Amino acid sequence: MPAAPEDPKPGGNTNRIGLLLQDYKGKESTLCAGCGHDAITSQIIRSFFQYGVEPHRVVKLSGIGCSSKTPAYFLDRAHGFNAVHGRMPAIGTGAMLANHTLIAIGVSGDGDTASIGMGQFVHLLRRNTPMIYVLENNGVYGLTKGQFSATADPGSTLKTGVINDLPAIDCCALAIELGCGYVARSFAGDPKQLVPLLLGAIGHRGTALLDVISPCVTFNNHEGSTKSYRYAKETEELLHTVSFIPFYEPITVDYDEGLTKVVTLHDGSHITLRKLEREFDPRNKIEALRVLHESRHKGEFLTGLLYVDPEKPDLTRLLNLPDEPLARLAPEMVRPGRAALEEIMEALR
Ligand SMILES: Cc1ncc(C[n+]2csc(CCOP(=O)(O)OP(=O)(O)O)c2C)c(N)n1
Ligand code: SF4
Ligand SMILES: [Mg+2]
Repeated sequence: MPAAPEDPKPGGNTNRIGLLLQDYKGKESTLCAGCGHDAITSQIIRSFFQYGVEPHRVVKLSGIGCSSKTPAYFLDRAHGFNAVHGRMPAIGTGAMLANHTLIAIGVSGDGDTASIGMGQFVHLLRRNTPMIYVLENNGVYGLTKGQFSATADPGSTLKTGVINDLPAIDCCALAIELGCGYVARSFAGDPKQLVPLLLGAIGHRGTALLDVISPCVTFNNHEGSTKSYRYAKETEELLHTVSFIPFYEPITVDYDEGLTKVVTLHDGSHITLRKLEREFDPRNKIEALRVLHESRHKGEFLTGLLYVDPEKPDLTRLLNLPDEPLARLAPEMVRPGRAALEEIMEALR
């Protein structure tokens, strides 16, 4: 089985474009010690390093929340925009329409995404806007002191003993239903799985949703929470083991077709999924929705690549944008003069 690209050895190895791991870092985190969001930040840094992305080709986006603070903690040399609460998708869509050669990574929370930002989130998904969307899901509004969010499971309790009696919104099921072409669920405490899923998201063209359970150690890590480290560790069920082979490395190993599924991504990279307990094909939408429903009823925390469709055209292709990004076109090409406008008006008469 081929492994994901390697981390640097002690002493500081460079990646394929000659950068060190530290070139992908950001500012010092100000989050609580042990917060799941910091663990995700480390894996984002590692993934962009391993893939060999040029930091200046990345745009980092977020809304409001502890999770939305994290783009400050990775890729210091990338572009960045911290939007208002729940409005990151609109900003990301605008950035990608202006320059579709960038790689967009948006980080949001379950509050930012599944409540105030829900309207924006669903339209991002149905448009298939090219963006890696990392949903740091802790079941609470961490920044405003731990109220239940819309992804909290019914029956789970707050530290105060308050019981959640509302149903949870499953953002992965929603994304699959709305046609998102890369949908994965993972855990902040499982870097072995999270890194190849992030690498695959970098190689995908379209919206890539990663719903990552990310425990809030201050407000939602107690007995009775279904988003705690302990609960996630005890109930995690892996759909498969995930490996990533970047486009610049050939697949040299023979696969046993019965055991391993290989998915070719937009950029020529491959994701390999090695079967564990159950038969599962992530290219089958109905099957993906079925396993999600089933696992919810069983109280399992199902992780892995739930659904993938690398062929689905993204928003910039649907809009038939020119190869040259709009942001770089000469003003006379993007701002038609009075004569051109008059000609259009005449045609409409
Ligand atoms: C318009 C608006 N409404 C409410 C708030 C208050 N507020 C700030 S962050 C937040 C929720 C954050 O929760 P989540 O997105 O889950 O992030 P976490 O802190 O848990 O990572 C809320 C309600 C705000 N900043 N702006
Ligand atoms: S309050 Fe919770 S989500 Fe926010 S930084 Fe602390 S542990 Fe993380
Ligand atoms: Mg939250």
